[in-house]
Amino acid sequence: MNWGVIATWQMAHDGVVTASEMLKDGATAGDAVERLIQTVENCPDYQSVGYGGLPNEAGVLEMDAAFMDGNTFKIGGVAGIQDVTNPISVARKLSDEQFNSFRVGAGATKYASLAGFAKQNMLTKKAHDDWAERVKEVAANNLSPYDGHDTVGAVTLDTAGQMTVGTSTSGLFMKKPGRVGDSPLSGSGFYVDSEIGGASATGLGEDLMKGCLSYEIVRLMSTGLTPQAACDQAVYDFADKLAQRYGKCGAMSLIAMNKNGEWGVATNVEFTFSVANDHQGERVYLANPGPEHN
Ligand code: SD4
Repeated sequence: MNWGVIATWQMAHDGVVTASEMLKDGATAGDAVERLIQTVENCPDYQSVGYGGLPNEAGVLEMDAAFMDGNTFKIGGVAGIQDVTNPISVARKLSDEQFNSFRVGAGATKYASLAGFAKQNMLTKKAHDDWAERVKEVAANNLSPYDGHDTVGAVTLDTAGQMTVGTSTSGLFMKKPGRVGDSPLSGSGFYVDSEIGGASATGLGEDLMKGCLSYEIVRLMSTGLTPQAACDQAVYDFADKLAQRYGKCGAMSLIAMNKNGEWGVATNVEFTFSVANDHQGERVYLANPGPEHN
């Protein structure tokens, strides 16, 4: 049976290698996606996910994450969670709940602690110092405080044909307290159906939410489109529509994999991603913006 994994950004490469080994050995898609995302969350060098992530405007690190099982459609999500090592694992645990499976802010943090997840200050000295520097720059130069930020999103396919998707992010650097992006939201930041495929997003959450692009890609794959054709159609059509009707369009990069392990990517900014499947091996690629969006 086929297996496969695709994830946003080069930072996911080590996690993709680990997930590939696990999938080859018969691990479930859920275990592989959780481990992949934990690998990114645990690395202090990535300033956009988990430990070492950059804080919000008030200097507080608020994290968003989600987990979805493509067989059962179980979804768990957290938004604005603080002081927990692996938001993806909290999201996965929440996916077992029929009710209250998407928790925000203090409720999410409290759930994690009651469920036995270790409490950890996730704000590193470096992230704090970068924040303090940015606050000064913004005030001195009257800049827009927001900065590009990279979310890890991953789709996995296991040898039993099950697919899952997971996301994790500290959101936009200098976001307002309580701001939530697309990453923990079903349909926007992620979606998966094991009978079709899965997709995940990174970019400007406020704009990604307007198009529910992860769901749209899965829907297009269900009509017979390849993952690449589905990504192209969903992302570039919506980017055009948004530019026409809203007047602008932020960064949007989407990845997808179908139930056969075939994959696709579309982006309107320069973007890297990591992918592996049983016939192509594992690689990191650079994707350039689609032709009309340079
Ligand atoms: C958000 N989509 O919070 C995330 C940030 C991101 O590349 O992925 N930036 O809006």
